[in-house]
Formats: sequence, C-alpha cells, structure tokens
Amino acid sequence: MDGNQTFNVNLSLPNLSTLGVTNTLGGVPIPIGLALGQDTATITIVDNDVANGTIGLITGGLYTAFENGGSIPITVLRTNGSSGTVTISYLTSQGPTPNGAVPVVNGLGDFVPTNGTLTFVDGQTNSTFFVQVIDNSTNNPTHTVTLTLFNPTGGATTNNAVLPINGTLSILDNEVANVPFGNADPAFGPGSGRMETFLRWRGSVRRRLEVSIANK
Ligand SMILES: [Ca+2]
Ligand SMILES: [Ca+2]
Repeated sequence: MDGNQTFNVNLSLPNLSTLGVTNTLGGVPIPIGLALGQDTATITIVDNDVANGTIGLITGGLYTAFENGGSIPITVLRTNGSSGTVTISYLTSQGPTPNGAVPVVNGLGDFVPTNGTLTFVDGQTNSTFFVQVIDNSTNNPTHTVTLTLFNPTGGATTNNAVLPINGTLSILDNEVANVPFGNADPAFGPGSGRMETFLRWRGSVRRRLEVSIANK
C-alpha cells in the first residue's frame, strides 16, 4: 500500500593504493575510476500489493429496505487500487432476525436467494447486485439476509479491515401495526373520497363532522 518506491545507488571504486594494492595492466598502472561507465543508477520498486484493489461491502456492511421495496441494490466497493479487470463472487442466505425470532416463510420466503459474479473493469470502483425482497400482508419482525462476498480474481483482494465481505440486508415490515408511533407509515394509502364520523359533546346535542381526503 506504499505505492512505487525509488532510490538511487551510487557506485565507487575503492582506493587500492591505500590498501597497498597496485592496479596494473601489463605492468602499467590503471587510473582508478575509468572502469566505471556509469556510477549512479535509479532503482524503482513497483508496488503490486493493492494495485488491483480491495473489494468489499459498504462500511459496516449494513443495508436496509422495506419488504415492499422490490429489487434492492447492494453496492460493492473497490478501493486501494482499480487497475485491470477483476471479479468478486457473491451470494445471499437467510439471516437471523434481530430479536431471535424464527423467520417467517411466506411463499418463496422473504427474499429471492441469489448468487453471481460482479466484474469491475479497469478503473471501475463500484458495482451493484440486487436482492429481490418479497412483500407479505402479515405483521412480522424484521427479517435479515446475510450477504457474502468471496473469491476475488484478477489480482484483487478482500480484507475485512478495509471493507467487510460479510453484511446484512434488513427487511423491515411495512404493515401498519408495526410502524412505530410517530413514524410515517410507508404502506398507508388513504385514497380519496369521503369519511364520516360523529362527535358527541358531553351533555350536549349530537353533531356530525364531515372530512374530505384528497390523495396527493
Ligand atoms: Ca407488507
Ligand atoms: Ca409484513
């Protein structure tokens, strides 16, 4: 992760005369230094540790969607280098519910299990796969999908200290009864029309209150 490093090397001949050595050729002294055509060279150490990148999920690996959210994008990141074409494999599996309850299986379940391989071309730093979540009409606790990345290729690496390779998609219930007090209900569709209700004043006459609702 240091990038390319360079340094210079300087070459020199020892002073043989100080060592009591006479440098001669056929009895003729050879001047010291003339044997070096070049006495300085630059050495470059090419960093190949992370040039192809480290691949993982977003920080924390946590994704959230309502159960009626449809196709949920799962962003995968590539950092510490983006050279060359690399790939990463992914898969999903049923995760535990945060409160320890047994996940409710409804038809196909809470989501459509998926797996595959993402390709990052040269210079590409993020990609996306999708998890299809399945709506139901029952009140249920939050369900989770375990997300797993594995088998990086093309020189890419995985490193949990940089980006997590395991994550969680939380599927939130959208039934009315489960919407916490004070929060907007994403499933509420009032439609339009007329609503009637009656108010009674204590000890007084009966009155009728009419309210019209416009769906905007
Ligand atoms: Ca629902
Ligand atoms: Ca539900």
